[in-house]
Amino acid sequence: MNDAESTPSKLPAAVDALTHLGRLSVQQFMARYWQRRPVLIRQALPGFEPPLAPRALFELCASDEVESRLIHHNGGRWQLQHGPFTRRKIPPLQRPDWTLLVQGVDQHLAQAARLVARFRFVPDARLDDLMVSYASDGGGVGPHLDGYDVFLLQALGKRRWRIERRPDPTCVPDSPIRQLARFRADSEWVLDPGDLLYLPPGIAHEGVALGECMTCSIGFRTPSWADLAAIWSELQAQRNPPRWSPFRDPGLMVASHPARLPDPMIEAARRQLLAWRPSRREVAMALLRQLSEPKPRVAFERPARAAARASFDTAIRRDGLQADRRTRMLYSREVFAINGALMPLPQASHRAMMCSFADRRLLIVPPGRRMPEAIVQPLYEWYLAGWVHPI
Ligand SMILES: [Mn+2]
Repeated sequence: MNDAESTPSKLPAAVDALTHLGRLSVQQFMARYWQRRPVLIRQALPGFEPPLAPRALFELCASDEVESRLIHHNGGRWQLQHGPFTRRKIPPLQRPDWTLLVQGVDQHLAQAARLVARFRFVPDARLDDLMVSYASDGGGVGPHLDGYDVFLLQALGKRRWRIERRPDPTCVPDSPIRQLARFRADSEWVLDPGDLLYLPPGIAHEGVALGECMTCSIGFRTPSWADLAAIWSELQAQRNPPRWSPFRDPGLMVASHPARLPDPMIEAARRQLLAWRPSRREVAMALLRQLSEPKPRVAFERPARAAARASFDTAIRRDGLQADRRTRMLYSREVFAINGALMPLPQASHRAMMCSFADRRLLIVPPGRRMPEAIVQPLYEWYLAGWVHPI
């Protein structure tokens, strides 16, 4: 959005995931804390620098492609506004008790995408996005609960976090934001830039800015079973030829209660649903589609002057290809997924190439290696869609 970020909307190189959070190895972190208990890690990312300045955050939330919220409080009264916000809609920085929350910053700024990539010691299927919050002195969103894991990384200034491990989930009635009615903290810390607080789901927390403050929230997600069931049945419906035979009812009895749903129809439907027991591969495909779907506001930029297929081939053979920072790629044993599109990979050599592309987000063709048409053609289509870029 600013000058440095204008054209290349991509990661310049594969970013290495963190091996340690402070002195804790990521293996120790996952075994002891992930989904289990909160932990505060002082100076978790050595040499950490904020991925953007407050000014860049204010510029970002002026765009209607960016999801943002502004929250003020005044005594016990809380106010919520939704973005976009022009610079004039943002309160003076000296005024206390407000905060600006900007969602999906990693989709808009390469620097922010690089920060999230450092947390890829957690699988991409679980990573959600980077929310950045700016707050004036006293600003915050009040005590609340989230359904997801989060890393709260202090970026600028100080924030006091208070948490309650076994909260009463009752919410304040008629509040514009979800807040807990009876929050009684059992721990409290003041975080400095580079400090990190990890919270598993269900831990009540409240963060209050001590002076000007900016915090990065690296958020996670879990598959929604309801969405998964919908995607799975959609995949069933798309199968060609269909996997079921049409409903038939020879011997149907004369209806004495015409409005009554016939019992044999219920039985037939039940048998059909039970016969649909999903295979492992079908479940994997539904999950891949669900979890590789881009976030709702994501818009990819198609190349302004697209290269012809032949020069695209030469370019990727010479320099390789990288994923757009908004592109989501996942794979399972035999299926590759990119931004909700599924691509079966029956051949081991193709599979190895595409899996390495998804893991590194970078596709480098070894010299002398032939790129199979079954891969180049979809790569070219993804290039035209703005999902991948020649380096
Ligand atoms: Mn929260």
